[in-house]
Amino acid sequence: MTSAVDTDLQAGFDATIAAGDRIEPRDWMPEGYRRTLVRQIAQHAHSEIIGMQPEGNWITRAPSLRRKAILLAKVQDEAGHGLYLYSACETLGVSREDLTRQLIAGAQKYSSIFNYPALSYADVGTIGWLVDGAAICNQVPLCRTSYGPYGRSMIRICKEESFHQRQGFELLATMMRGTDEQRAMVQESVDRFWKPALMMFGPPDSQSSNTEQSMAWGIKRHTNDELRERFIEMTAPQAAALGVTLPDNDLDWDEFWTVVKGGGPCSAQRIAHRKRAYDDGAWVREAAMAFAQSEVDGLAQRVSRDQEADR
Ligand code: BYC
Repeated sequence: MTSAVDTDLQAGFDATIAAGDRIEPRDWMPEGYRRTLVRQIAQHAHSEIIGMQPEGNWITRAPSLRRKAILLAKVQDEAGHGLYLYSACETLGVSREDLTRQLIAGAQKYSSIFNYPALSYADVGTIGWLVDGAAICNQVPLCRTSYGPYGRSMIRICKEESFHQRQGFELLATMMRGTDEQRAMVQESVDRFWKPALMMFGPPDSQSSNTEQSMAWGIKRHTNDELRERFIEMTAPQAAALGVTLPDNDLDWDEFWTVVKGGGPCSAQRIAHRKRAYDDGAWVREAAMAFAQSEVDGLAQRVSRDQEADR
């Protein structure tokens, strides 16, 4: 039975959403709203962290010191984005440790795009241009999402993503001014990444189980198909400026669902790598905890000494 207090809380929540205001961590929220946010923010955080792998793979083989410095900074930024998002998720009562364990166990998802390999240095440019480009298109409206900590983390992330997109475009533009072989590398890379990038926006609206409720709660501001269309329109003139041809937009949704369910070309490798990094980092977490505990113990001793002295 719903009590009068529950009804008041629900009415307060509904009024905040209807007014376009933010819900903050200490506000009451329906359990479904909290669960949906944890699901989406955790997936987003995991995507940033797993997304370090395809590009990180090229750091040791960057063609120049300048390109290496740019790539290192970008991959490091993605780690930072993951951490902002895990922190946003922690305000909903789930720890980063718990979320990481769920990712490794296959109980939570990450973006389908990172299950595809980066096969050439042109892919570093294409990922910046198309993958970060799609991410920006999806994430700019999320700056106005109804949950405060998520929206605020998105503002900072979007600023950095637009920098990433421009570096990808600049890399590809440089290659397009190079040799025929370099131009062919760019086109081949765009041919491989175009459809997976369009799939980042999620399934077509007719197959999207969460969109309607997420839009009613102000978590999502547009449907998957609306954002996908916006991205295609935004990218077409950029492709013309670069001198590359975009493939057609016929997407194979069976392939999408296979990838989402863990059957992508690099799915097993990505999770195995993340698990290895997590296991290898155990000693760092233990050392940090031991240090934090010794600080707390030291503080407690000082407080009790001061209290003794005051007596
Ligand atoms: N990949 O009802 P739907 C980055 C799942 S990283 C995998 O439409 P929703 C970057 C979906 O979770 C970019 N799974 O879902 C990093 C749901 O399954 P569950 C990451 C997908 O949540 C490094 C089911 O399919 N960005 O920027 O309403 C280098 C039905 O879908 C995908 C974000 O995460 C997918 N593509 O809408 C470079 C943005 N699509 O959970 C760049 C935040 C759908 O019910 N997330 N699924 O079992 C969102 O905006 C939304 O979650 C989505 C999906 C639009 C992705």
